Amino acid sequence: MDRFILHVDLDSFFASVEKRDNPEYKDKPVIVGADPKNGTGRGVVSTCSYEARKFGIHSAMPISQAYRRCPDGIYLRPNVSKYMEASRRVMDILKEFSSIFQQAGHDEAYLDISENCSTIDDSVQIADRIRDEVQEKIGITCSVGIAHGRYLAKIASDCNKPNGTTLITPDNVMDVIGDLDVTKIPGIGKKSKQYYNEKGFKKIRDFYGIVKPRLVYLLGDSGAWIYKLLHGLDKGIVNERHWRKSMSMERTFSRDSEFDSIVEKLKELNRKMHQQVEKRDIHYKTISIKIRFQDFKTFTRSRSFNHPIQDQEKAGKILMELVQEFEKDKRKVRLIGLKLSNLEFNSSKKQKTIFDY
Ligand code: TTP
Ligand code: MG
Repeated sequence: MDRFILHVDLDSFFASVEKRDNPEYKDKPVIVGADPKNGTGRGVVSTCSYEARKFGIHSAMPISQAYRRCPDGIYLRPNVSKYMEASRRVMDILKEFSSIFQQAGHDEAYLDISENCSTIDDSVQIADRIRDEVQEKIGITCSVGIAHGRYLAKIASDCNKPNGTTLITPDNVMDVIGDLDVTKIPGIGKKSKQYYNEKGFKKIRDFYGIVKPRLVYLLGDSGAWIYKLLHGLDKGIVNERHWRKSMSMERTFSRDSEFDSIVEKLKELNRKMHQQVEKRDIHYKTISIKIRFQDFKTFTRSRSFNHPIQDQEKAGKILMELVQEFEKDKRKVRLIGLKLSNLEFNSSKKQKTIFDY
């Protein structure tokens, strides 16, 4: 294999942290989520331990239903800050295995280890070492998928949960994932399942053995995408640090708009942008707005901080200050944009190190 990509995913993440901190829960069904209130509670299951999954409980199930299935389970409210701390520490461990690293959520990440291994055996050893180290240092388990493409690696990490390593190679791919349902392909959900089923694709194996032009003929762009994904021909891991210098969002108004609706739109962009930066742990030093009037005259305004920040409220205030000078303007607005630049990735790690010193 010329490329080795790992996908690491923590097992029953929130529930595993709770088990780690409460040894008396060992081997017990642990359900993290809303309060079941003896079966009358509202809300849903965030996640549950593998023991609880034997009762048919799963993420997003109404908590009352979970309670009916397993009234003797251990029901806990989420302690998110504790989980985030565990997540940060896990990611720090993973980054030591390769500088080509991409965090994909709080409990999953991709690593390109092609530089550090020359054989398939090497890659399995690295995957197993990662599992051991996470268990030893953080006290929870994870599962690892190895493949020649990132999407295949993601499918693989789900094949031997919990605490398993799964290897996909061009030679074994059909044996390992051929019988899986099409919804195991990242991006194909329950809604699009029917579409693919009607076209004759029920299992992953149905996509193999079909030449790319035929897949494109049958499925359009998604055929090309599935072909690449299942043959490990994706771009691999794009190290955000290397290619992103800024993040921006813009909205064009269908009819040229008044000042009030611009302010509302800017608040919405700010909210959306912060969902993204929080998810990816990105900090920024510079905030900018762009405003285009109905005569196409376009202006930008920026403000910078000395230190990188990640603060929706603060950013919101600055945006309002920046946009203020245009309030008097009589022209209507055609486009509004928000940009964050001078980005710093995974900066919580750095801050912690400085703090530790
Ligand atoms: P997942 O990785 O989807 O699930 P998991 O880690 O609990 O279990 P698995 O062993 O199958 O990977 O999600 C990670 C965490 O995200 C999970 O522990 C809790 C949270 N989460 C929710 O709060 N609600 C949800 O609907 C899902 C899917 C996850
Ligand atoms: Mg997980």
